[in-house]
Amino acid sequence: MYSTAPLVVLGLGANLGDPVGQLREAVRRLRELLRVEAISSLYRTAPVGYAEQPDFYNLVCLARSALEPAALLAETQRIEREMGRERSFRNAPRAIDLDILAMGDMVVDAAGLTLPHPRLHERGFVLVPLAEIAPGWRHPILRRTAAELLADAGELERVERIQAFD
Ligand code: A4P
Ligand code: MG
Repeated sequence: MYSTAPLVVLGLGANLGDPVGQLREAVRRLRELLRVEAISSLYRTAPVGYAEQPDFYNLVCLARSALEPAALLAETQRIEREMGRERSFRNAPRAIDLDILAMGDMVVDAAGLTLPHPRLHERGFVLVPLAEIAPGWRHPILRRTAAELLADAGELERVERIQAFD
């Protein structure tokens, strides 16, 4: 049943072009695909992994979907493609990045899809918005809540709340 579909946690990021406009467009497209239940504030964040690029704008979104993980990934990648994302190198600047951070308690380790996202617990641009809207969300492997992961994470990159998203 739709109402018992697993909780999907999505991380959105952009740092090229009109990042906030692209996040809005991506959320609009996600609403056509799944039932969005909560959206974090908008955050401006220092780039992680490859420093010589503009700040990112990030947010986290909670949704329900009955899609299988591989089908959801195909849809989020279609949105990235349609929105003009060009793949260059890992951690490169991008018009839009849609990461599936988790789907319910599923643990997936396939070639093109790892759930939960293997780096989510190390990243301020994920943990701060996630702890804002779902502090009690529990990591399926680490068994720690978002609030606990954030408290335990130590020093993180700069994460600055800009405004409510809607
Ligand atoms: N993939 C595997 N698991 C997943 C998943 N759970 N969700 C595969 C989405 N994709 C998943 O991703 C590479 C491949 O990961 C995909 O083909 C998919 O099959 P990508 O989006 O093409 O490349 P990427 O995003 O550059 O690499 P990666 O390893 O996903 O990096 P991350 O972890 O997404 O980090 N700094 C700030 N401040 N804010 C950011 O948003 N983002 C990144 C990218 C780096 N630094 C950042 C930010
Ligand atoms: Mg990605």
